[in-house]
Amino acid sequence: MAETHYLADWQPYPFRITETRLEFDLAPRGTRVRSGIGFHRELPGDLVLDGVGLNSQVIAINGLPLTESQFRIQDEQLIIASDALPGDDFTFMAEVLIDPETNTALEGLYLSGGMFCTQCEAQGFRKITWYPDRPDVMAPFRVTIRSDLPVLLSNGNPVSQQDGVATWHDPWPKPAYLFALVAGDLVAVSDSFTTASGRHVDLHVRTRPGDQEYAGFAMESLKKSMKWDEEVYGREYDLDVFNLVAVDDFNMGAMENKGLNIFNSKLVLASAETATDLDYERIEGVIGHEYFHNWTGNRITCRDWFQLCLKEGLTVFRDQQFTSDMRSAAVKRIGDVQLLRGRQFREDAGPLAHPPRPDHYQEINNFYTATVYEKGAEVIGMLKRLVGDDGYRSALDLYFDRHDGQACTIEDWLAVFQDATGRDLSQFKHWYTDAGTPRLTMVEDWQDGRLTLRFAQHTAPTPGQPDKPARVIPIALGLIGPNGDEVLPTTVLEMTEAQQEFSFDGLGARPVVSLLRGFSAPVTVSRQISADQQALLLAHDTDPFTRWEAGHDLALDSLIARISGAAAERHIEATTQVLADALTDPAFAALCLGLPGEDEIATAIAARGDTPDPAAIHVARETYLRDLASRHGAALSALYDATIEEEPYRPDAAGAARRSLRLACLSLLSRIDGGERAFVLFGTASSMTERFGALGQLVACGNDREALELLRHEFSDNRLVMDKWFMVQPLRANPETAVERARDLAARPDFDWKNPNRFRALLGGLSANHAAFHRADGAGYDFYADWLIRLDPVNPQTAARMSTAFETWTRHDDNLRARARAALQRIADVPGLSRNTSEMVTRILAAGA
Ligand code: B3K
Ligand code: ZN
Repeated sequence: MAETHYLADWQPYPFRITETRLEFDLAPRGTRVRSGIGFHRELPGDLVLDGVGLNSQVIAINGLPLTESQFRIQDEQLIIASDALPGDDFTFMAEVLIDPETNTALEGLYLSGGMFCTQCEAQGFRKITWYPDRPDVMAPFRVTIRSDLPVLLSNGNPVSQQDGVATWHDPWPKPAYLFALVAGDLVAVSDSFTTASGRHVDLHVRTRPGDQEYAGFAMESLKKSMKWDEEVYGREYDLDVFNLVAVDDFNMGAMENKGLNIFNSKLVLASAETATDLDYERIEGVIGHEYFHNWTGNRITCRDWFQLCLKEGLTVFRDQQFTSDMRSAAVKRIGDVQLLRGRQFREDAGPLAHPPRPDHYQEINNFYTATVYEKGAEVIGMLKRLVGDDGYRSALDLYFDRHDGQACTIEDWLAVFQDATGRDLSQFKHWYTDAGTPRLTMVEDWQDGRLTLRFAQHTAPTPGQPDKPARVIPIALGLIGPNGDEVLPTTVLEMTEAQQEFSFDGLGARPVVSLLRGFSAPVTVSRQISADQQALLLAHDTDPFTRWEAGHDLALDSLIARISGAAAERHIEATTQVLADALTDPAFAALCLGLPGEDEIATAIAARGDTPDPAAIHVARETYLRDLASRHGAALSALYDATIEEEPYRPDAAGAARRSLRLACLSLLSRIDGGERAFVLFGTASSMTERFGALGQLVACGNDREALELLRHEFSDNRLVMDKWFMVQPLRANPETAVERARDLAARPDFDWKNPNRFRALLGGLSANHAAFHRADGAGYDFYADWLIRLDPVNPQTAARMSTAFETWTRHDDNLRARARAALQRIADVPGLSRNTSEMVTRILAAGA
């Protein structure tokens, strides 16, 4: 059983590091790492350093090698007793050999397509050399790299580079998790940026030769991010150079290493022919995210890994603001809420529920979750709403001022808001420490022009947290009169009690409550609302989120009614108006036409206390889509024709909005035209957005052979397009054949399963095909489990993350539960299963105990 780490056990490190010097002699099978770390004692204690899988050649203090009796190595730590140290100031030195070529876990120093690169967050640095690998130990770094590869990079500013030796110096003290090294045969797109205070910064987006033609958009995104952070947060860049490198083998999206961001190539490389609008938007957003970490994460970092949401929640919040400013704020908000509900609410409702700031973990890499990231961002959105825009800005100014150069906690963060605004946040803190999604119930009472709203909040128990005190819930609402006029503009109610009521007087006629405008709190809502009232909000609400939500709920209710055999036509009717107005706001209309997905329907059914049947949900949803399409065929067809691309592709918001509407129409039309339009579009479209949209429909119609063959022929050497090719088939195929299809794909020689993008494409595509993954004969579970078992010894981080596909297993019927349990148990029983996967599978299985 792996060790559990507790927040309550945190102790300060007894030493400060004055400087970290590293020298690398790069070689695929034997890279030599020499380190010299200057320590200064601040508290009593032994010297404890972390190290994993290191072949130690020399361990020395002040140049004198230590004998075996002067140190001990236990549990992946090197310990030198206090009395064996020569005083309060000394230099620890080590020489170790490491093996990048066999490092398939992609943590520490590894090789990707002949390029050396690193990933150190959270605890990868200990696979490079002995070090206090914890975020509260910060130091300036000086790094020398020897290699005959042409480009040798590390953090900070370049000091020298000649004859295969490069030296870098990073003056900003940083924890080891922000260390990075890249060496390879790289080319660059280069530009520069001058900061508000006049610093000239050289910018380079570096790729493998041949890929540079896809890197221009990334460079533009970087410059926009730099400017935006100056304008909105007053934060400037602080080095002479900024390098961003694209690598093909990467466990996550990207990494904010100081001055040397490393990216999964799918979040850098884009062209009209190879990337979709969504890819472009994600590239811009993630480049912003990593860049914004320079202040929220790097200059101010986390004291320990329990505080991860201090940097991640805040940086997600900042990247959301950035995207809202660059594109449509309404569309961004709706998309973020969909993501939050689809991933975070699901997490909060299941066995993996944890607070944004967890208080224990076995493997920290398992906590890079939707709760830490997305809910962490929602919590900041609520804070901002409660203290107002000016309060938020002064709190952030104080945060940067007070904590620059420090490793901080959630307590430090809340103290800044309390000090800047005078607001007591002790109750608010529950949002950070308590898991679970509160359920907000609203009951209305209408009498003589007075509307009384009675709210109650309840949060169900989550693992380890049976009792949940009431939280502060900012409830933004407005009132819409029966004729569609807004009779009360957005007002924020602050709910602090378990039950609380609010009244509105002097109303002429009974209005409809537009509740939780802008999704002002991450809660689920329970209220009585009629289909007519939902339709009124869909037609007239002034808040785009609640307007979309009204249509969405109407659709969800109709779909669920259909599953239980009832007729529900109100949503189909209400769609008439959506289609009539579609061209005035195409992105909004596209969102309204995209019905709730099968997983969301299943979640809603489970939340109502029933047992979802994945196969029945699939059939009911498909039938509903067909009915919707038949009823509106003419209008859909007219819109589809009206949104034809007339100009060359540009990845801007307006074009993306138009294309999203066109593809939403196509998705419905394909249900009734047998894929005819999709077939034509696939053959004629000039952008990947349209081609890929068409391809998805062709796969769903079972008319995909030719298109898939064409695409493969054209792009067999483009990894990113081939990932899409691998993903779309298991994702969109008929649930009855999707598992077999995934099996055939997995047998192909180009299923390079050790590459995380390729693995995620195929297996993630299958698990997102809800009815296929949860197939009654268990074939989906078995296939998926087989592959997790195969991946685990090679790449435990990715295997563990992907085990979350099983997190909803207990909500199904006995048959599916038994099959899921058997698959999970089979994984759990693998001898030598990684700590990562073992922790996840144990937690998931515990739900069924
Ligand atoms: N901070 C990194 C994530 C590191 C993941 C380690 N397992 C990317 C980001 O959130 O910006
Ligand atoms: Zn981040």
